[in-house]
Amino acid sequence: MKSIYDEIVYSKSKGQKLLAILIDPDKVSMASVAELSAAINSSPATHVLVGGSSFEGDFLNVLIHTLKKTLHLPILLFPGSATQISAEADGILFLSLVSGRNPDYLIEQQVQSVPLLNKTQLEVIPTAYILVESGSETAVARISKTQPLDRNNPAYILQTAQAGVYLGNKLIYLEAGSGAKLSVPTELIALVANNTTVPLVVGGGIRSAAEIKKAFDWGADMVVIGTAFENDNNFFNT
Ligand code: 1GP
Repeated sequence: MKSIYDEIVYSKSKGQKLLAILIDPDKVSMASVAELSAAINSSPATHVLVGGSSFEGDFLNVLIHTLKKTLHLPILLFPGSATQISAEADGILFLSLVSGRNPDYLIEQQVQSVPLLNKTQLEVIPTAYILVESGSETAVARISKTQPLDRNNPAYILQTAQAGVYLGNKLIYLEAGSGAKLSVPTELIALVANNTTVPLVVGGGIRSAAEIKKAFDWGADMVVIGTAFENDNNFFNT
């Protein structure tokens, strides 16, 4: 069986675009999980990400365990900290916030996560996580205490992405931040997509089918939708 990452690379090689729905455990109640799972199953999503900036606790295990009973898609952890790890998921985006200069999110949280991670069978996908300035302060910037990269300096953002790849990361995630005012500029998506070879994930502030298509057309291999789906579980059907 192919790993989740190999499937992502395969899809990229075939030009098949991927769509991930982000679930923030802070915003889900157990009473709504069945409905949520049904909405995801009837959407065009190919992956589910679970994580948030501030979430902590055992609820993560229960949530993912319950989701997996009915959800037919791979579930990847998208952790905001070393404690957001659950053996119930299929894999983890092992994020390094390479746009920031806070050692806590570059390496410390990662080191702290290893004892928990080693108790699981999770597929680990090393990911260069790059926060791009998006019009106002986002939760990622606030919690990580890092500055996003200047959206008007694409050369530096590309340099950062390439450094992330040279460090061994197997995915690049260009992030505007959840609920961002402005999503990642299309020219930036194209610049990074055309000058790197690893799969490119783009998310933050994408609120319509047209914007999803635009991100794909300009080179994103996977688009992540959080807030728009959170606000309306019928988002993909309208
Ligand atoms: C956040 O990129 C994701 O990490 C999704 O952002 O909530 O704005 O869709 P939104």
